[in-house]
Amino acid sequence: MMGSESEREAAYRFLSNERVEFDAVLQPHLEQSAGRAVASGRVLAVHDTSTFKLEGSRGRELGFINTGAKGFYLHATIAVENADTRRCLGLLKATTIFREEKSKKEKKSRSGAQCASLENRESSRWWEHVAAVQAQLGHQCEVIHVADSEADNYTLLSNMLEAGCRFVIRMARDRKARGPEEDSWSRVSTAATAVEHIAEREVPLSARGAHRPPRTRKKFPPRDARIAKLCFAAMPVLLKRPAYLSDPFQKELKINVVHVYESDAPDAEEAVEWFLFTNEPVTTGEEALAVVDAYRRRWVIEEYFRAVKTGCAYEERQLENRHAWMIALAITLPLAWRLLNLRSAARRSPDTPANQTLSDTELAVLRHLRPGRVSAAPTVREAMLLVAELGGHVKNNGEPGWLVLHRGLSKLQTLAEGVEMAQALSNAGRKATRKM
Ligand SMILES: [Mn+2]
Repeated sequence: MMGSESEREAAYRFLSNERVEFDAVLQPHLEQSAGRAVASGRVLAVHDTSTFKLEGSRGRELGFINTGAKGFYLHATIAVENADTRRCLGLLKATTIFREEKSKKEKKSRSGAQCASLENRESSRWWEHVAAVQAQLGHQCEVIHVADSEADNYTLLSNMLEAGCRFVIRMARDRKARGPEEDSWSRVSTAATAVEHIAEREVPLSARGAHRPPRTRKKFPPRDARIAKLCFAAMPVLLKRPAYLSDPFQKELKINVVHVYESDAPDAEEAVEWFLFTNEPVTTGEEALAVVDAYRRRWVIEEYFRAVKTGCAYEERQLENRHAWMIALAITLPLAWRLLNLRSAARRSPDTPANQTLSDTELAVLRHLRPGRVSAAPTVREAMLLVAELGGHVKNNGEPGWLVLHRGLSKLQTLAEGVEMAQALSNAGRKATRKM
């Protein structure tokens, strides 16, 4: 990528320089993301953890992921516009987690205390991110925290309710619960199925292939594409405190549940069913659908991780020590955000002006490189296709993939930096001449 041997050497030196810090490299992007969130006014703080497998690395001190391979975990929070645009506004917080030991086989039976400490440890990263984002943005814009079932954790739910954080989180396992009018405990699913649905919607489901790792396949079995008729029911429930937790955690949490289910799934297919925990109001069909929409927009973080891994090929790097991997990550994360935006804006809202995604200099460079091909007010789709072309995309090969976009955007960015540098140099030169 670096073009010459000396530049490559300089890049490695930069990545290994102990005086360069992960947080310091990332900070400007985090600040700008927060600024964009405030300007947008209504955002989702989407939290998730992703695994980075670093097979190419000979380095030590990297930690292990659950398969025993070398790697680490990234817990990330991004801001996503809470609207149909689903625009990703950037990264708000990133924490890397290194497991120093290969995980031993999980014991099937844990004592209550072990469960509690495990629950605490696993939940702390979620809560740290929620609390930090809430403190930073909570007073300046509307924030709803969104996470998948990994975050279904009594401690976290309890903390968020107490702190008044708004949230939508998918239920992991059917928790002990009861309706507010009932005396005896049953399960969330039992309480939920007793309620009539208040909204319906037809939703296209995409096909899912069988080529997935066994664990994922068990959770998400392969399916054909179909139009699913989904029903939405909602109700308040009381969640029972798990046996392994004690005071100061409340004995029960009052929380709203939105139950999404497919009313007439084909026999051969597994019916769609979700339970979402939220403290958003859910008395009307519209409110229940708003909660579901917030959850569906969570998908943007999966696309973001894909931009880091497939788009920027982060895992393919050949780095030796943990520090270098971290600095490379701090550089990659903002780049991945730009890549994701270019790609998804071009797909979702192709007619938005290109200058929302590319800088004026970058557009000027494109204009120079492709004379007559850039219109007076280029759309993001137009610009994306030209960037892909710079990356070597062949028109007849369908929609550009991550790789050509990454190549094109890197090239464009470097050229634009060169133009800006040349301008700065010629300005400085002119000043110097005047002095003489
Ligand atoms: Mn997840």
